[in-house]
Amino acid sequence: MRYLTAGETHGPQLTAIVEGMPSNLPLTAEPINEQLERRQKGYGRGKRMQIEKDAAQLLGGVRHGKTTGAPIALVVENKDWKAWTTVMSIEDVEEGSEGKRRLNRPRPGHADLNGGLKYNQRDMRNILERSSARETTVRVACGAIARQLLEQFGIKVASQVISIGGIQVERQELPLEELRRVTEESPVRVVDKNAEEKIIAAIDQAKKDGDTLGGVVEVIVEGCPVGLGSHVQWDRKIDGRIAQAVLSIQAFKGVEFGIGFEAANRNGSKVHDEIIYSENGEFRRSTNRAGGIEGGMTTGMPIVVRGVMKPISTLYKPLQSVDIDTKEAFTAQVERSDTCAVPAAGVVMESVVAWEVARAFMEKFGGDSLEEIRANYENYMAQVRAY
Ligand code: EPS
Repeated sequence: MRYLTAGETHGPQLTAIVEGMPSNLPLTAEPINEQLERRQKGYGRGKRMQIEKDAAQLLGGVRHGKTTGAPIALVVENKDWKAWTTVMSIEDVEEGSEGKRRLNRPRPGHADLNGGLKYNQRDMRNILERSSARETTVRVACGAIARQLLEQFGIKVASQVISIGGIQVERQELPLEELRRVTEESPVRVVDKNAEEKIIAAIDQAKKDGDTLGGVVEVIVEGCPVGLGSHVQWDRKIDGRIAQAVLSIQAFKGVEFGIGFEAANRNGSKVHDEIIYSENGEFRRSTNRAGGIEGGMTTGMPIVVRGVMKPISTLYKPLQSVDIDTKEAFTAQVERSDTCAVPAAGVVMESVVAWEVARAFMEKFGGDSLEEIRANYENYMAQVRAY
């Protein structure tokens, strides 16, 4: 399974090709659009989200509501494109128009300067346009397809925001469905009303200050069978693969599983999860400090993974930068952006984690049709139960 995306934040559309989905998987635009709508929400977003109403169009690989096994093509239109037809024109433009909205004062923390130097672009808009987190729209769409596959096997994904701007959320042990319901009702996707209020106030303050806020998001995957991923080769370890996917999200800077970095401070006896044999004939762990992964393989316990998002680097009160034409000190360019996108990033992180779990699932159970995969899955589960 793999996917590629293309498209610019102010271009006509975002495009994705999804390869390796089995045939006979029920699929329409509806469950994809549900996820796209979730991604657009969240307190702290800027004006762009009022312009867009993201909706996926499926253009290949699906017929009569089911996948055919062919590559799936999908696009999401950028409604804002109408305001950018000259600046983002595919064809050459009239003389004098090519410098419109040129980016020549790179934003610290963004891809602007490195990309400009590397791709030899004197207009760093060519870097901004592609490095923008707008691209996460189609990644969420691809993740939504992966989720359809996982749901066929009872694997469910949810998330919650753990902190924003240093304000910690009080943890609650909620069943997955309850966690989904509560976080969906919160404008900052938290389970704690007290923290919610403080976070909203902090976002308002940051906005007033022309500043931005980052935070931590946790994703939980329930219902994974034991043995997704493998210990035998470095690039088959599922924690490594999930970590790469999480760090590939725009502005993500750190990742941890289970108790994560806290493991460095504890004795081994307080880190590892004891093994028990349950009454219903399953090997389980009495705790889940490992976050559902040992030896690069799923244990059958929920996968618990957290990602750190840095504050967005486009600042309305910009930091010091340099004008690439004059080489003189100048403040960085201001572009329309968000004060805080951590709640939306939770939906993005769910999507990329779902994709990696589905990819490992397909490697384990193979098959070109859903029926073939199900037979392989059931055969393996019988083997695990008889162990
Ligand atoms: C967007 C994410 C952010 C928004 C963007 C839409 O991307 P960036 O990484 O560039 O800050 O600011 O919208 C704009 C670029 C704009 O024109 O407002 C998203 O998640 O859709």
